[in-house]
Amino acid sequence: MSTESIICDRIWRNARLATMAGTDLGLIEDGMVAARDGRILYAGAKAGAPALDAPDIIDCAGRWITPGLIDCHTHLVHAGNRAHEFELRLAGASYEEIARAGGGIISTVKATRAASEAELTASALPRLDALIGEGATTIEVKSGYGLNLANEIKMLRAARALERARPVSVRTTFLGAHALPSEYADNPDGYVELVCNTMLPAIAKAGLADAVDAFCETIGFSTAQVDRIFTAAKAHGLPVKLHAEQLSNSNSAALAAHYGALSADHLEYLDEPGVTAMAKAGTVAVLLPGAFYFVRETQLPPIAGLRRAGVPIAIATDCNPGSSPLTSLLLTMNMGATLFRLTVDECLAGVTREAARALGLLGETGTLEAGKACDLAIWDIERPAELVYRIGANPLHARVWRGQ
Ligand code: DI6
Ligand code: FE
Repeated sequence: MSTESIICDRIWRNARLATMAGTDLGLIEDGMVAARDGRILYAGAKAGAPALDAPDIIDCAGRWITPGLIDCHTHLVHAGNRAHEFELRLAGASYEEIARAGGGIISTVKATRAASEAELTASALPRLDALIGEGATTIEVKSGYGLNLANEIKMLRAARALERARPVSVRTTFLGAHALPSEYADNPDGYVELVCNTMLPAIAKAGLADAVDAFCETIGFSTAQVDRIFTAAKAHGLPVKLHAEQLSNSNSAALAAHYGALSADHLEYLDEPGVTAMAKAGTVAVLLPGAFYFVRETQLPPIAGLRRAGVPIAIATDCNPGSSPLTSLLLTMNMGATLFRLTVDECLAGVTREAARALGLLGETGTLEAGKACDLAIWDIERPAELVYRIGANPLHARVWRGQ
């Protein structure tokens, strides 16, 4: 080791980089990444690099390095599954018939309430491992199948435990207003009050949530109810995000933007004023092609309008047992391109830079830039488009989380 060199922990050399810094892929031929103390010390062209040395130098043999992938919208923690419901639907049963027969979201609530925290963590691990196996280094996990204080806390604690079980960053979101529990069937405002005045304060105090979300929909919660929840979230210093305009338009994306929401998600029925409001607020549009595919939706989100207005676009799995049993960000990218006609650049940015933005983590991860966490995915591919183009292939060569 030369004494003039900056000594770091590890160097990946002879790599091609898609740094995702700026507004495009940030392509660099003959690039290198250097890590020290889990952070990126240098990412860029070998030619422009300072003198660097490390006890561990890895030759990438021309492989591609991208930022570690980020899944910015999941319901990864839940008990049971709804495969039987899927069979019934294939046999012609309607959503209402299934719900009346005890199926639907409430069946997942029942199973989740019956499971212990350790069981919830254990059952989420195979789903987490599938995401990690494709290069994910940061994952958002929502509550929302507990629907009372003890069970929502149990879900959030199970989500936080995932971070201790695997080398991955987990962000938790309190989604108490996901569905109306049967105990409150006749008193929806009473449930919203419970969310605002009991659940949210306790969860904020325990430091169990990084953000607050709600399902704003005719079959979910009204904009007036979401307004109350967001006011409470802000009072506790928590950023908000929203399941908005998924099945109908209710001006809920504009409401989210009004609260400076990190993201508004789904957005199939988003209208032009909603797009404008999101653009002004810098709220990220999180599109969920897996849910669009699985429920066989035909209404496309207004991609052209989002692009024109300059709204940042992220994509995510929405991994959940009812509308998107999906645990692949590579397939999510393929669906984003095939179903929504997103470009390769948009798909890749959607699971890196823009997904980080949707979690309020852009200063920390999502691009290959000095100072950020050294979260990398190293791929056996010839060009970045291969990550979007293939269906069911996994060209991940190695994954690095916090420099390891
Ligand atoms: N929108 C969805 O698509 C899921 N939740 C939501 O707010 C459905 C969740 C489920 O059916 O279990
Ligand atoms: Fe969701």
